[in-house]
Amino acid sequence: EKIGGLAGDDHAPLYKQLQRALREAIQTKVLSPDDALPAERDLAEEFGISRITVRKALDGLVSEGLLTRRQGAGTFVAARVEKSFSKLSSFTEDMISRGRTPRSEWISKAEGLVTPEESLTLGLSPGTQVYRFARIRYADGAPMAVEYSTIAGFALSSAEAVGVSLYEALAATGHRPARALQRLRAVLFTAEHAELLGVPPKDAGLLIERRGFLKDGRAVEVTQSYYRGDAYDFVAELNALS
Ligand code: 16G
Repeated sequence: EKIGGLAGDDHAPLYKQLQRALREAIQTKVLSPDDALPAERDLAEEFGISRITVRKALDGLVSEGLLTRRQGAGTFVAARVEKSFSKLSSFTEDMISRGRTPRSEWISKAEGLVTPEESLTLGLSPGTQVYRFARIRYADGAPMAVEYSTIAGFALSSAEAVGVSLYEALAATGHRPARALQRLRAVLFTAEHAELLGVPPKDAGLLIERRGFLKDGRAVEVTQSYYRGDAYDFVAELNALS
């Protein structure tokens, strides 16, 4: 199979059109994790565009984490999940954009009242109703993460409204976070987490805590995600201090 061509009637810049064709090829598994991309000059020739344009398109996908460059070997479809540390995406979106199929296994789904600790992190008044979710996240059947979320009660119609994607359920009521604060810490998996994730006990993991807010500043989410250390790379573009 081949990577789709560029649409002749499309007004998007050429590098964006090439990015779209490559994204589609990854999502539809025409290109799989670890596959090498054709050389830049071959892509340029195949799509009838300049090498500079090809390079610009690939640079963008590398910084998004979809592609990875290996010194002297070329550009490959990223095999580990390279996740942007500065993009407010959901697990489901992260997987679908990489051609993987997301699934959630529920450990628990509950409704309750905010704890003193949650009321501080979420800025909710005591007595507020919240939803708590614990789940294992899978990609193509492989466990990737364990996540514990507390969601402000006003943001969901019911606990049952959450299917595979929490952010989809939040978007449905207009409460998907618009901004988030994240912190990342290295952890050794407990025996329990190691078992849920199918890794050896004391394996290295990444604990990411995300606090998500609406445009108006109200907090909707606090989630602790335990990501497999052997499956994720976090990437971010940095700018020099000016
Ligand atoms: C990601 C988020 C998590 C969010 C979840 C929603 C990080 C570190 N964490 O895992 O905060 O709750 O996505 O995913 O990115 P979903 O919409 O697929 O349930």
